[in-house]
Amino acid sequence: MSSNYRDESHYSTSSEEEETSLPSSSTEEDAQVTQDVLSSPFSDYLIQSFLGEGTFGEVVKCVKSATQETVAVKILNNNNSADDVQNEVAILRKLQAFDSDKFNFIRFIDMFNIGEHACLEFEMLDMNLWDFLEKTPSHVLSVNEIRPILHQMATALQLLRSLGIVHTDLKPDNIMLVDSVNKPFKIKIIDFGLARYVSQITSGSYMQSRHYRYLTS
Ligand code: PIT
Repeated sequence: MSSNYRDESHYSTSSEEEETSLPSSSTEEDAQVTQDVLSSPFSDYLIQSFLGEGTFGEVVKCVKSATQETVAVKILNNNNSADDVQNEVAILRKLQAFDSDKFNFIRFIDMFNIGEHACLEFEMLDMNLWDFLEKTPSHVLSVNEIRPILHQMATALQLLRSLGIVHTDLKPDNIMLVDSVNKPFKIKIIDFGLARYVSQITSGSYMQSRHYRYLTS
């Protein structure tokens, strides 16, 4: 997986630098075993696999050398304006003051920069609700499964409301199961990339992803 990730990536990681200096005959094979690393001033992050991508950039699963913890790192691409990154980080930092397990949102750990890419480090979660439904033979959830999910979402939204934050992009892809095997239907809300303070929202702002807007209008 990490070699796929490297093939498509435009980020300068340590192993990419090594690769360029390898003799060409052995480059292919060596590239398979060389591990990609994101280096922050405080730790190396050894990339294990690719988790997902969007217009924002991509998310990779890493082992953080400093703690041996497995974390998810969202690497933002250059399409994000500095304002958007600052806005997301400001909201994530605000949420850091609250218990993410109690209020059901992803735990933001830290941020660092790799060149011009902002990297946001989060706790590792299992899979999003969309992928979970795809994996479920019936492709549906029962009311007994939906109820605890909605209860947890209501708790998260109540906190966001009390802080004057609107997520604006709630959809099955942004609701993650924490551990589908050991903690069935324990969920957390992710992706505050489009979240806004109520005070930032002006009349006419788009408040929902286009896909869901067309479905419901
Ligand atoms: C994954 C797996 C995982 C975490 C994430 C994605 C996190 C995504 C995310 C993105 C954001 C944000 C918070 C969390 O504000 O363990 O596939 O923009």
